[in-house]
Formats: sequence, structure tokens, C-alpha cells
Amino acid sequence: MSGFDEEFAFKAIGRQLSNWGRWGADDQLGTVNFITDERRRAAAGCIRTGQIIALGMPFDADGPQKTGMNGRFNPIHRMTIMPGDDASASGMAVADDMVILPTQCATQWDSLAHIGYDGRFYNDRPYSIVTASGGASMNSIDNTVSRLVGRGVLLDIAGLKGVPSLAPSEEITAEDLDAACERQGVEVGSGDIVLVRTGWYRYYLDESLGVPYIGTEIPGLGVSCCAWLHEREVAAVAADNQAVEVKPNPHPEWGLPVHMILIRDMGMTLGEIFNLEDLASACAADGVWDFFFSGAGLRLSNAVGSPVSPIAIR
Ligand code: UVW
Repeated sequence: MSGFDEEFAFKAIGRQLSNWGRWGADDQLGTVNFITDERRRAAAGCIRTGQIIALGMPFDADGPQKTGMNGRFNPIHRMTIMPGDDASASGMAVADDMVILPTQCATQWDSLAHIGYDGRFYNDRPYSIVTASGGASMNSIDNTVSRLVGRGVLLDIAGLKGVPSLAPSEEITAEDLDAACERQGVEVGSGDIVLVRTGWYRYYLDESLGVPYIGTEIPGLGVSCCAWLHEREVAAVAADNQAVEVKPNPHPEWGLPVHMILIRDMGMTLGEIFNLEDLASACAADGVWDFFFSGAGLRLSNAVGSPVSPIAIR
């Protein structure tokens, strides 16, 4: 290992877990390749009662973006046609509207062009695939969003620890993921979409608790979880926090190593700012922690992220 790698040891882990070339040099899907037709058929068997639970947050001016971090702001909604603007002989009225929003302002998927390091994105693509005027010419979100449908498994880490929410900057480890599976009596396998509950969403739901939902000290996945997800051939991971991973990392100089390993090395699409509260209550009530997950986002050409309103069907 070079001196550089010793300083940034997550890169060696990324190399070990790399999926570059696994599905061919042209691949832009990454780990959603694990969601085969067979897996989707089997996932339909997870619909037991037909109950639907929404996992997305509202897209409106009261969203979680209060700080302007990363240039993100809450959706701006305006009417473009008001009823009565256009007099029609038939008496018909028209209302049209528009929404201006950063693709990553609320419940969202990160594409494989969202995060790179050392000049490369997933599958050895150079940073030049992303241009200011054209967006992402490869690895863009429209490749993967329609495939984010399959068996979902909720791992309730706040429930595991018996707390309403993990503490600021609390790291979730691979051992925690194993312990959650054991406690819940559920297994995670190839093609699954894993939802991780930290409990942090309560700080979006209740601002009077006085903790910023979007911030610099957030509980989430640590680097050891990357190998756990890799070994099980998980297709995608989503969480109820802003970044899936713990912030800051115990090695703060690494920045966002879980993003870098999962997105850039493994080719895994990340889901963020999911509302897992109702789902966790329903799963805890009947002890069933898997479900049919439908999380298709918008086919936004050349975009690096997509808003999504995912649902669990139980
Ligand atoms: C960054 O913070 C860079 O991205 P994300 O929204 O995916 O956490």
C-alpha cells in the first residue's frame, strides 16, 4: 500500500469491493443489476396485505433545506396558468404550475455520477462525463431509476438500540446490521433494497426538538457496512438521514468515504431523506420486515440525482 493509500485507507477497501467491469465495460447500472426479473417476481410475494406506506417526504417550501448546504434549497412552486386566465367558449378553466427544485433537496436517489474520487466515477469513467451545460453524459440517474423496484428490507437500527434516534455522529457498523437482522428475524440477500432507519427523521418532523435535520453531525453507516452490503449483493441502500453515512466520519479527513466506496467503486445508488417512521411502526407491530419496494424516480436525462416518492407495499 502506498503512503497515500495509508492516509486514505478507504481507497484500498474500495478497490477490494470494486464492481468495475463486473457487468461489462459499458455498464451504467451498477448494483441494480442484482434486481433480476426473477428477484422482482419473488418480491411480489412480499405483498401480504396490500397495505401501502409512503416513504417520501412532501416536496414543498417547508422541506429540510434550511442551510443552503451544497447549494440546495426547498422546492419553489408557482402557478403558470390560473383558472380564468384564458377565456374559453366552453367555460373550461385551466390551472398549470411549475416546481423549481434541486434534484437532491428532499427524498432522492444519488446517481453513479454524483460522487467520484481520483478523477474517476463508477466503471472507470472520467470526471469529464459531467459538464456544466450538459450534466452527466454517462452514469446519470435515468439509467437506474426505473429499476429501483424489488424486495425491500427495513433494518431499524434505532429500534435495535432502543432509542428514538441514534446520537449525532453515531456510526452504524456491520455488526449493527447483523444484530438488526437477527433481532428482526430477517435476512438480506441478492437484489434487495435495504432501508436503514437511524431515527434521525424525527428532527425533520419536529423542529421544536432543536436539532437540525440537515447538518454536519449525523448518525449513519460507517465504512464497515460497505463490505456487508457487497457480500449480500444488495442492489441499493437508502436511509432516513441526509447522507446515508455517518457525518463526520471518524476519519474526518476522508470526507464521505461510504459515498465514495458505494457509489464510485461498487456502483450502488443511494437513497436519502426517506421517511421510515410509519414503516418501522408497521413492521414492529407484526414482526414482518420485508415488503415490496417501489422507488422508481424521474427519468431526468443527464441528471445526477432524482427526487422520488417511494412506497412500501406490505
Ligand atoms: C453530498 O452531501 C455531497 O451528497 P449527498 O446529498 O448524497 O449526501
